[in-house]
Amino acid sequence: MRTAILGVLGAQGCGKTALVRALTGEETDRLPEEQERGLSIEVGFVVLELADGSRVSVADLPGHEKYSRHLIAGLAKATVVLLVIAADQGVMPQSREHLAICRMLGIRQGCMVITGIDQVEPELLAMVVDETRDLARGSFLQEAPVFPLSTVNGDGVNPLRAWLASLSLARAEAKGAGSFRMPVDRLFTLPDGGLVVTGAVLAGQVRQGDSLLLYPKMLPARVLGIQSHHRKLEAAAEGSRAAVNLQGLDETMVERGDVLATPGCLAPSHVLDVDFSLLASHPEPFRNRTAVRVHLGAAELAGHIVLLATDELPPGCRAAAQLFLEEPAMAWPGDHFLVRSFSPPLILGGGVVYNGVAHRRKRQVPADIFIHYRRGNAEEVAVCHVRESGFQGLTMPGLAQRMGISEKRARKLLEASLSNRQVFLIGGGSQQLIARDTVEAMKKRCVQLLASFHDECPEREGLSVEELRRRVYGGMDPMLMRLILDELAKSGSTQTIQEAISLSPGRPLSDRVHEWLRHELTGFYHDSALAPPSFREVKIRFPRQGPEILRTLLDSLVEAGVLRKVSEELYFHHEALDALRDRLVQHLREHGKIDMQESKVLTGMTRRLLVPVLEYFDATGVTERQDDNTRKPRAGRQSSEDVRRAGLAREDVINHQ
Ligand SMILES: Nc1nc2c(ncn2[C@@H]2O[C@H](COP(=O)(O)OP(=O)(O)OP(=O)(O)O)[C@@H](O)[C@H]2O)c(=O)[nH]1
Ligand SMILES: [Mg+2]
Repeated sequence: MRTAILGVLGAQGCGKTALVRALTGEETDRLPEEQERGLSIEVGFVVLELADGSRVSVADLPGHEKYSRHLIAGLAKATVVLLVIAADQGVMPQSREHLAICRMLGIRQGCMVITGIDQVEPELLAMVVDETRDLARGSFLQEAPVFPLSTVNGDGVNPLRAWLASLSLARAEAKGAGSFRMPVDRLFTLPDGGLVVTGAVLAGQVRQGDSLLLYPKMLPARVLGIQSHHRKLEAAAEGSRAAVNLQGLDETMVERGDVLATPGCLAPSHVLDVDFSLLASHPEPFRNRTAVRVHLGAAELAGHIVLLATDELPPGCRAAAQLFLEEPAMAWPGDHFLVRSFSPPLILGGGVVYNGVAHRRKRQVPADIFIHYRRGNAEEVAVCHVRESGFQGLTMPGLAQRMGISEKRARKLLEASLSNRQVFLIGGGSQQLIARDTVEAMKKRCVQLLASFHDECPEREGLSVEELRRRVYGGMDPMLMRLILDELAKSGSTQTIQEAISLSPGRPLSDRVHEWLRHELTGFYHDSALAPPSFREVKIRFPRQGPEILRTLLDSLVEAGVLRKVSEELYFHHEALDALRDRLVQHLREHGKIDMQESKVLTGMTRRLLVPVLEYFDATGVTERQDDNTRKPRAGRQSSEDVRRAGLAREDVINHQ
């Protein structure tokens, strides 16, 4: 059975404790100091049994502003409130502040109670009732009833009781699914030495025997027993108050504000993404980076608020912001927080946590995720979280933590994005979620890295997968690198040659690589003299450059007179070919002609090379082929200068074909 929490709040001394006593018969001011001073210090929790048989946890909240921390902690998970106003005081500034606190904490149901009607004349009471209705105008209490009553003679108490019973507050079965979270608002040691912590169950449920973790101290504890208002329970679920008897901890290890939770569901963080609202009643705008006290769960933390898109927030307005806290907080999306100034300790505003594990954001840059946070678009928020995790990626449990949901739900939210490849789930054991945008950025980085690598080390074919992975991002999962390389290869950006990754041919060469390649080709042809490589072999020797670039370069070397082009497949270094030509010319001078066999002996070349070389000499005017396949010198074209020119002329023809 779910036990709803009912908060009773109002200005100091307005009669809250007396009202709770009248409703429940229980005394909540139990501390000697409270009884001595006649005011409440701690939150008094008692149970109210209603006519329908349901049990409601009543939180009698202290009115003194010095104890507003207790008031805020006591309102955690309250679903309904009684706003109490004393008939002889009327509406007080604190009444307004308390109403604003309820609004900030997301409370949506309640009524107003006017106490002490036995003390005032009917005319005054009528005025206070009007004043009370005015106060409620525009708030969640606008349509709520007002119950004038006396706790002294009991007049008017029953209608309030009947109204509470009509709300069926505790009827709904608790969901209790998902991780358990309970901020500790009180702790004590039992006579037998056992530790008991109490609080409102914010989410999930706690069962006897559960293994839990105390955050942020990360201390493990086991649940020995659970009680709610002196009743022993098997389990306590979201929305109820629980007293949990723990094994493994003692009073010195726990503080108010710590959170008892399912291991792994929280990640303490100093930075939170939030939606922050400034009270409309605040006299001046809220300035960026103002130091504040933040009430979150049962904790009160010092910190400051960074307004992300503005320098000042006018009263009554809300803004995307980040909370920077001096101590780590343990918050989930949807948790409400309140903000107080340091001195005077006034409530400034509050809001809702969007992400309890945020990273520092740049100001003035509108982050997409805030738009989706505000719209409550969980799928988009999930994708944004993955996107924001960048190269590092996010695990499914990490995403679940950020969103305050189960891993199963996180997986479901990403289903569509995973199937249309906007998000990838990579790796073996601890799988990482990586966004498409990140993969694209990594691909771009790979291309840039390869381009500069080729530039720096033109003699190397490329980088190994491992070298490239480390250069892009050392922590990158090798399987992500695989995916990136597959995509790059598919789009034709890169190629793999003998396990070296390089950029695909066809990109314009940088001056440096161009120079290097010219030098390499020249040396290659020079060294191979009369046994030059075929163009096919050159392509194999320089596989990264691609045929077009190699052809252009070879032809430019021909143009410069460094190489001679004998055929499409054959180029020679000019020194080797010119020397050969001179020897041939000499032979022809001496013998008048030369046949194939003699050419072979003279040149030492194979027939495969010799035939195109002789044809080249025919075409460049050195020789003339006879019908019997012998060659004679070509008349009048025998000076080496002439031949060179003729050679060039023929090469021009070839080049321009
Ligand atoms: N005559 C009369 N006195 C009342 C009534 N309700 C409360 N009182 C008196 O008002 C005084 C304050 O009452 P409390 O119940 O302690 O007030 P409180 O709101 O709990 O005070 P804090 O917890 O300190 O904020 C007490 O002396 C009560 O007896 C009422 O209906 N009639
Ligand atoms: Mg009181």
